[in-house]
Amino acid sequence: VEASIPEPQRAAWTNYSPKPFESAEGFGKEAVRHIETTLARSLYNCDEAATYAGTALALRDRLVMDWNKTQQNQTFADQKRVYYLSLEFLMGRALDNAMLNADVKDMAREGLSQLGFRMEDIISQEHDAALGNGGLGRLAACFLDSMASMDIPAWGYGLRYRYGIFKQEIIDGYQVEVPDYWLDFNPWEFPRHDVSVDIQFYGNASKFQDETGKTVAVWEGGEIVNAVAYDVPIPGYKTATTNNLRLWGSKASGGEFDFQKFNRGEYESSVSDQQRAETISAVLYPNDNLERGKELRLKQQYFWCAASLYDIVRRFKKTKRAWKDFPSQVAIQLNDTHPTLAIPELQRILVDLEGLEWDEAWSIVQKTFGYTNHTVLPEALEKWSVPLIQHLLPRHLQIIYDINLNFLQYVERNFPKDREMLGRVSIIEESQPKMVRMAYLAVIGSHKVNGVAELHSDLIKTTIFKDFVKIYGPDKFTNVTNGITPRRWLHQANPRLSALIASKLGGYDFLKDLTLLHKLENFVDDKEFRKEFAEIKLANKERLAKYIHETTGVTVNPKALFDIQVKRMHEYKRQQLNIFGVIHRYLAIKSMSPEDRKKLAPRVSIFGGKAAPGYWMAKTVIHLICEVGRVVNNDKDVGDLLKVIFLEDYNVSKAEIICPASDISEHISTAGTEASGTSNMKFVLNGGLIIGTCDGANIEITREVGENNIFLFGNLAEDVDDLRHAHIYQKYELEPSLASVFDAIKAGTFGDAGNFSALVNGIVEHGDYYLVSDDFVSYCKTHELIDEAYGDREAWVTKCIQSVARMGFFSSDRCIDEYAEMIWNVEKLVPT
Ligand code: NBG
Repeated sequence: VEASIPEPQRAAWTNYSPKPFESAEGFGKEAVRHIETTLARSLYNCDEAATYAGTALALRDRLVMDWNKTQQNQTFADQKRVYYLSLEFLMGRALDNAMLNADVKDMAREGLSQLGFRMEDIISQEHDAALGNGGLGRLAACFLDSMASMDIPAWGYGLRYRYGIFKQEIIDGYQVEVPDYWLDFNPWEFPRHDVSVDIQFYGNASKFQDETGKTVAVWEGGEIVNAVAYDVPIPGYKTATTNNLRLWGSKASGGEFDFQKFNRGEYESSVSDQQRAETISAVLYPNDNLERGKELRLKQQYFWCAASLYDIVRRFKKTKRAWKDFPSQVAIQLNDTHPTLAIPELQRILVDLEGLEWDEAWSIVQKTFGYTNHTVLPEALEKWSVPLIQHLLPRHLQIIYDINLNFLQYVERNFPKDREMLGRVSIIEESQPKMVRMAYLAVIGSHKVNGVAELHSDLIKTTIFKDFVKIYGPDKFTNVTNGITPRRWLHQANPRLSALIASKLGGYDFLKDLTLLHKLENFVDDKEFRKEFAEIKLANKERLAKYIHETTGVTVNPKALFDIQVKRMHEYKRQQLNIFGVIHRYLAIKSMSPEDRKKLAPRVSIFGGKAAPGYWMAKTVIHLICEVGRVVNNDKDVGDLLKVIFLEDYNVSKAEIICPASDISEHISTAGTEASGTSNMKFVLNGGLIIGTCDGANIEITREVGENNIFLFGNLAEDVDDLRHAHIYQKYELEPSLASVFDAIKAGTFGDAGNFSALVNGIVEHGDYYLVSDDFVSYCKTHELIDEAYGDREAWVTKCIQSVARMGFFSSDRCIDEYAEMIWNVEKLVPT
């Protein structure tokens, strides 16, 4: 690679290169310089927002130096890179993370205090980057942190939504959605106006024979939208490696077209083209585990895939290698099926634009892609209608049909006796209209397919991809159990626990090798350690209690058992089971003798999570929780024995306060429905125990922490089908305990019973699809066991410490190691 500065001037360049600050004073100077010059503010009008901006910019300067160097090294090293394609990156705040990863937080704290500000106040000025819905988007963010921390040369590719996930307000006990305009001031992104790509939509695809007789495909006409790159630096922990997250924003292409219209006096339409183009990256779709086939969503997917592939291919072409080397330079991971169009798009680039033969191109494509499946829920599996793809991407539809034809011919040759298999595995579903099954296309176009927890990876092999296991053999399918980054979810969210652990393990190495936590077992009986551990939990609960008071006005007792369920609102996640259990508890307390009341551990039941705006049943559950809270929290007779809280607008930065403050957290999905779950890991890593079903990663958490340290209940995945069947074909007697909960609801104890009739009827009359009634009794029994266990506080602390010590497996670093080894075949690039 040619340097743009000639040799004789390079010494001067190096000399003039800025040096990162090395002291509190150095940091303070940089922050003030930015406040006064970049922001044009002064001593006399500097508030916390401006101080946040100055702090972020000072930190950013430092990050950018490492970022430039990392990118340069990666170019020089010319080795394989990972490209992680995800429609969602739920990053949360960046400042705290950047300071901790660069190991300068204490320095900056001291500098800020010299200027008269408190670090915590400054950090909380930052707006969350909320470009995701839930677990899938947060997993992508944890993976970026791990890849940078482990010196893996990797890029994330996503969309730069102008509006992230909506902000949730609770008004009169109902969810109200407010737009999340987050780009007002975002120091963490760098617009790259020079990195832009024109993306084509609509038009016509045709084939003709060239002079040599070869069939060539052309895609002409239609509409062009321009993709502009916005780059976000991703710093690794205690390494100079700073990877890149490239987010694409859309704008009208060219300007000429507009200009002509403008000159013709068509002012309005010249602007409306611009607006139409910008719509593509305007909003994040707010559905978690649900797909709704909207044209704009398909446009987003293609826009982002095409821009990313253009970028990746351009980078590869600069190396002047042969195309056959592409898969040894490029690994592309598909985060769910959302980026599946990248498969036909790469095939199109290779065949139509680069002139490769179909088979040679297809072998490159298959070696390049890996596909991660994140759900088996049928309503979440993406299918796009053939007419829609025909209209929007005519050439891609031809390519998809050709991929399918080749694939089905292969299947026919290998399974001549199973004629029905062809219909079952075809990418095209023969429905009205025909549909393209994106998951099948993703499986066929990838060399590895993985699920995200052991049970889930087994389930995809025996259910949705069963035939594909026969076709390709079992080795194409593998498991990578999810993980979380211990930097954000322990060190940043729970600095006192992190420091306590470091004091016992002799430093912070465990943040880079989480399995070192096992050494904590040596301190289970250490009195001082236990005391400190319990004190930290209490302090974290006090912090949350304060937050609850500030945001809801309800006073909760920090010594009560904090029972938390925070995640997207979804019937399969069964917040309804939880709130029915709370009502059951309330009724029990009301009828308890004073002696029994004295024996009962006070509880705070805490809920949080957004419902998709169109998900009426999920909104009903939120309303029920709020109504139960209104009644219970105002019932003087119950007092501290029970409080019910719904925390508004659950997001990443709130999770950082909530996760360290649980005694028990709830992961109670119907068995076989939650692919993995990742908040389960966050809560246990922070010294809380779990009540959970045998689902997703709960099963592996149990294996690691031991059966005595987790509260499992409920039916198993293998029994779910039969139970559902029984609900439909047999008369069902409701358990008396659940019946009395429903009676209380119907009697109007929690406001207008009509509000909740669909929720109750779904269980009583319409088949109880999520098996709430089947698990209710064992759920309540298990909560009684929890009360009992919490009564023996010493034994409880032992459980918590042992659990933390055994959570090493759930670091996202371990996931990235597995992906790197089994799927990507990529090497580290350690900065020199
Ligand atoms: C979600 C699953 C979670 C899982 C995350 C990350 C989708 C489609 N799936 O259980 O519901 O933890 O993915 O893998 O959002």
